[in-house]
Amino acid sequence: SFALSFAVLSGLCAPVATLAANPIVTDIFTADPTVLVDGPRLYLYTGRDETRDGEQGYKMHEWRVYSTCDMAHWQDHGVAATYRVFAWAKGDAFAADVVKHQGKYYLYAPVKHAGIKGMAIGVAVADAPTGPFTDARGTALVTNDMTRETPNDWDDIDPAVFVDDDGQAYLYFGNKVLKYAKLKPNMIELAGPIQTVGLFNFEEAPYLHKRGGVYYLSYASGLPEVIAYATGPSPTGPWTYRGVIMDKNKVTHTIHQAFAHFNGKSYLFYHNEALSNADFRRSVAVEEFSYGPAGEIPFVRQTTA
Ligand code: FUB
Repeated sequence: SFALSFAVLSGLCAPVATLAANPIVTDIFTADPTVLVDGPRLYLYTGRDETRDGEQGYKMHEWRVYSTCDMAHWQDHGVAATYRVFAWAKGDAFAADVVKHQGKYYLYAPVKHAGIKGMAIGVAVADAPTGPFTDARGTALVTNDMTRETPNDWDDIDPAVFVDDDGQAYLYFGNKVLKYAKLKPNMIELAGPIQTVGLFNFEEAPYLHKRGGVYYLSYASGLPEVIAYATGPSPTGPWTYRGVIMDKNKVTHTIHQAFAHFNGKSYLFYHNEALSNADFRRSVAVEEFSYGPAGEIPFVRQTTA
């Protein structure tokens, strides 16, 4: 029947009214969500916290990938990539971003560089959203010695890539200082100099999305971190600060957001300590929200069910 073939073609996915319970993943600890809507499915990429109970500091080696067609049932696709994809890296699979461009999937990821002091940003490419991802350059895209304004080992983390409607891609990243650069059409080379942006109380985790001609730049602000955002008329600003949209976590000092519009609804992904009550054992969660009449993002409360 038509209904059955439609159901088969759409992966037997009827939109449901309720979200799955938070946190989304309960068998491992996940952090630093980023999302990609690709056809009928939403792909969620996360880091993985492997710090043991009672230990301090990050132990992160890989990025995981999950997908859904209804925001209620999630499929676990396993490991999208590990830091070992980058032969020049020696660890620390921090917060990554994945974008689709001209049929290919690009994973931008901060990792500890084996030969240059500090964190660096690599880019890996795949033919499918679930990978396998392979190093697209063989070298880092951004390293500490290209960007150092402070003697900070982790000022080149948290890449976020935004491709505008005209096809121009922008890479945002940074800790304490937000930086950005244009990318070449090949997505794996910088197209110009690295610029810095003055942004109120910027800590890390920049994320760019566009809605109705407005550019939204959200980020982790302060420490412990809250989620704040600014808006602008272009991917490079000028940025107007719009306030805090999610409160700090109870235990973990980080929070890390991603936005999606999927099946007609708006979602904010983030992480907290709901499964562990520990700083470095985080879990990714999601909330549905509605934009205000002037396009503003409301304050969003975390839920556990
Ligand atoms: O997960 C490691 C780091 O902590 C990320 O890169 C930051 O955004 C913060 O979540």
